[in-house]
Amino acid sequence: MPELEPEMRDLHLRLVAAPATATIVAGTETEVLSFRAEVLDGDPASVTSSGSYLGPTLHLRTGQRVRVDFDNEIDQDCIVHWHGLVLPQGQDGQPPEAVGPGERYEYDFTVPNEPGTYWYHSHTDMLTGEQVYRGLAGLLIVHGDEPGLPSRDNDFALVLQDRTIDADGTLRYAASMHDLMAGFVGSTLVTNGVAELALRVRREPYRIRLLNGANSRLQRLTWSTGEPLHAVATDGELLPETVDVPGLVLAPAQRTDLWMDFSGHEPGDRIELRAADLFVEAPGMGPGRGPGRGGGTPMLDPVEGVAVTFVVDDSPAEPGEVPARPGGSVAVHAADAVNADAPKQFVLSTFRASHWINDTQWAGREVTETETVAFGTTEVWEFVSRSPLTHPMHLHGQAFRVVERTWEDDGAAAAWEQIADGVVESGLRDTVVVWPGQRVRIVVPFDAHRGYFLYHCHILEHEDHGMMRSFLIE
Ligand SMILES: [Cu+2]
Repeated sequence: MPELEPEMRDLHLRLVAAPATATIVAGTETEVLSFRAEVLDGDPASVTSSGSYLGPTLHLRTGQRVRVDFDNEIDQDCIVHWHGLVLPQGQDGQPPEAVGPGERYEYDFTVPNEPGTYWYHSHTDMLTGEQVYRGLAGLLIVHGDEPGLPSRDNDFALVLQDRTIDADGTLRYAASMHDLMAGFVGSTLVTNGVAELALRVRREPYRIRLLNGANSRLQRLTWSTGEPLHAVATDGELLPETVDVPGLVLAPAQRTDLWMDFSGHEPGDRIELRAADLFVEAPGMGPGRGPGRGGGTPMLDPVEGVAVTFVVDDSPAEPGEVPARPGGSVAVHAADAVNADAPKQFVLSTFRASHWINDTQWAGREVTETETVAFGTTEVWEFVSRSPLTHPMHLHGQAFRVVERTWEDDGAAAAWEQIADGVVESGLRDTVVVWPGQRVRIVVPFDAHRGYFLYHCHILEHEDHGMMRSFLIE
């Protein structure tokens, strides 16, 4: 993380989406789409290069006024969504705001969020999956006062993705109907835009911010040493208490910040962060999808890959202490909801080679009564899965709390039990895993802005093919 100016001042950026080339696999060059940015006015350290096809990392500050002139220089419509920031409708970057090739969209907002890990990505109708896959995504870090966590050189972020790349460097996307239905999974793990990433670390504690930036790959992350992962923040919000997990479940769009101390390791040690693909298709809950990864198995037997290798250097060991209470507070309670005993139901289903929410699909700013909420109220929503596939559901405009998981159909419950100890939901989230057959209850305060916002599956192929709707806060 860079050193920002001591005094916060307004920031004015130009952000451009344009074709580019990048090296993802050593020795090859790949045509991608990429964001680039320049600081027109403000702290020059607000933009740092990703060193890859990913957009530059944007360093914003709580309470900062930010203007962004977004220029679309690709040959498709495009719009930028600030994932996790709680912004008014017109600043949120929704599909109806997309601008055509050669056009500009001007953002002007004040960052309301607490310090934490966020990201930005294209959110274009029908094209989000393809555009994010080709490179239109980047990290957005909100900076502020976070005592007790490692900072500066001991604070970095990893964007976990996957890509299928031919020997000549060509990027392959969504070849078949099957890929579009199940979600596209690339054959190579790519971290911070590079295959086989290795990073040198000192023998000290670090804050490692993880973003699952994959289109569809639900991941379980483990350390090769077998030690637990210490989670200190989720989806941008510090946790009330540090949570230790044996294997961290991270769905597309979710973030979890880890605390990791390399001081107990010897110089030259290589420590891998391993990632397993948690694809599951519950039997008997929908149309079969034929042979493929994991098809039809009720138990998970995932193959692990290496997301990143940390190489411990020969610096003196300076051990630290895991912070017991990172400092988050969770003031969202089901009892405060206007419908605490009668949750609104959102049934997720898969039929006619497509994915549905309450038997409806994306229809712009059309909303049902269920999708209309009163400004200033808190509601309980329940995602009810009648789909054989996992759907990580994301709400724009407000973080929420997960309060209950039960089963509508327990055909995939055994597989869930294999990984449930790695699901961190004691803080706030903006994206929640809905496993096949699950009922997941969340409590959402709708108290930030009136207007139309989105809720959708963050498997981008599902989102692009209908599993996205608007809701109205009025
Ligand atoms: Cu989905």
